[in-house]
Amino acid sequence: MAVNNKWWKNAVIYQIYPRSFQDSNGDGIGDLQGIIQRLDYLEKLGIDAIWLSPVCRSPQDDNGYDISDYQDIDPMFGNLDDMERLIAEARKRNIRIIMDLVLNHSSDEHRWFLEAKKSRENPYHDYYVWRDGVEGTPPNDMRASFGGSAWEWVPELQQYYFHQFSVKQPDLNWENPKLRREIYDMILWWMDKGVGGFRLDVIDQIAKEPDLHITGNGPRLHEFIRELSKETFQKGDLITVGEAWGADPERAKLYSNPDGSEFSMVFQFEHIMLDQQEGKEKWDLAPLPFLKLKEIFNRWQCELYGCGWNSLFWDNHDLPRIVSRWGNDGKYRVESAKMLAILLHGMQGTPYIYQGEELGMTNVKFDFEDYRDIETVNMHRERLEKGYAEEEIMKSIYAKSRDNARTPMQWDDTEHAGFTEGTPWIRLNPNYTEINAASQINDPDSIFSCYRTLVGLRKQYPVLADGRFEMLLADDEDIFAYTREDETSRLLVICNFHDKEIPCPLSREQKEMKLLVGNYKDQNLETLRPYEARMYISEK
Ligand code: TEU
Ligand code: CA
Repeated sequence: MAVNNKWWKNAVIYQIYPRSFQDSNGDGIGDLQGIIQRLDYLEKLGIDAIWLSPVCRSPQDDNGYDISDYQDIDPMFGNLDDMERLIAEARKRNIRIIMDLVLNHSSDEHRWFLEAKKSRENPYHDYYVWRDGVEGTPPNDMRASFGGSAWEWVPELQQYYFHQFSVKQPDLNWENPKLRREIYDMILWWMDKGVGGFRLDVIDQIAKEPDLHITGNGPRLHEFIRELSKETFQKGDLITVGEAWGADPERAKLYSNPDGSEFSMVFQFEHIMLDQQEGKEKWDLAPLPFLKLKEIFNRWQCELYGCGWNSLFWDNHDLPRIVSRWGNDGKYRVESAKMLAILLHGMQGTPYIYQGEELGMTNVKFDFEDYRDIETVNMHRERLEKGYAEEEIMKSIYAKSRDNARTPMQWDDTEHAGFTEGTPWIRLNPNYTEINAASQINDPDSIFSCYRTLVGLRKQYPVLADGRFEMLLADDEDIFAYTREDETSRLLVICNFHDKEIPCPLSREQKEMKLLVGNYKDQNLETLRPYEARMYISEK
């Protein structure tokens, strides 16, 4: 079955967290002009589109995920002209720009919310989620993601408003058709500017029902999404990806239905939530279960085949660095970073590379004062109040803080890694003197070159887009291996997930397939060395 009818089925997307990518004016914060300066680097990597984390006007309570004007650029990042220039400069290099739409909530400084707070009769009041009440007695005990109650008291109105994230991120009321229409018009306006697609922040939470304690997967969710898609995305040739922490394969088939009624695909997080204790928070650490990881990928690859589409990712701006998580960020950093890349980029779906992943950037261990993320800072305070030991809290922060992903991009080994000439808004990872782009772009054995090869292979071999997935050695405790097969070719990926040498279980026939990419220079057919990975192909 040919699934190549949509451009994004052969695409690789690169995520940029603008404040940490490249500063162009010395204020220590990355910006749009900085991204323009680095487009040649991205062209060299070969990616097809950039997903930009939010750059709209925002008080930056949650680094831009709190938008106060959806139709303007935050002065910290530049202005609308810069954005148009970025879209045009990227287009020259065949790179599309994907914007981040934060539609579950706005900033409390958005004009709509400022109006909404004025009176219960104000036309914008119903754009948000309000409940009458008595001060000190919130409607229920729901908690916000970044700590505290999900309800905030507004004395002038004698009402509470609902916020799933910080108090400065009031939830929008999707039940209101006028609000929905305003959102669609805003999206059409961006489409008109030549945007190539959208990533939809926590989209599975828009249909909340706070009276029923429902946050994700509310009853009207897919109805809202279909209307949104019909009124906007379906009028263009866009890539759309919804962020859906609550998605299972059944729901993902709705979200990514090939009929185009919802999105192109969703980000699901089953493979990401493995190192936390069941039913607890992400900070409550648990060992990584390898067999479970295999089972999850297998299920998603098989269940969506032919009736949905996967997104493939290890990292984003909310997650720790993958090489520090499933890989080895010490002795085998290079081998394990490439192994994780080869494993993921052989699967069916659209791969996403998060800035610095292609260099093997690692987690950090800062003193607490050097963390900037609202989620990390609030959790630290809450857990201290609850009596947790400082040492235990810091252990969770080292493993899971979102700031692991947010340290500045490591361009070279000069001061501040070439990210800024000023004082960076957040500390750099001190390992930039060793791990940086300058030392990797021209080295054929670098992690960067491995990613570049993988991006190229996806363009060259249709089996990567359309081949059927089959897991091999499902119960093996060290090896992750699978095949992909279409009418003309067969692809084989085999990875040693651990730091010890093991016998290579491939048959003679399998070893005679053509090696497309590996992470050791020479081939040793009898063993798999620490973190060794190989991708083979044969024609039928
Ligand atoms: O993240 C969704 C979300 O649920 C996060 O709070 C997630 O649980 C957490 O980051 C894991 O550590 C999206 C954005 O990606 C995130 O950056 C925003 O802070 C959040 O929505 C609110 O807009
Ligand atoms: Ca700047």
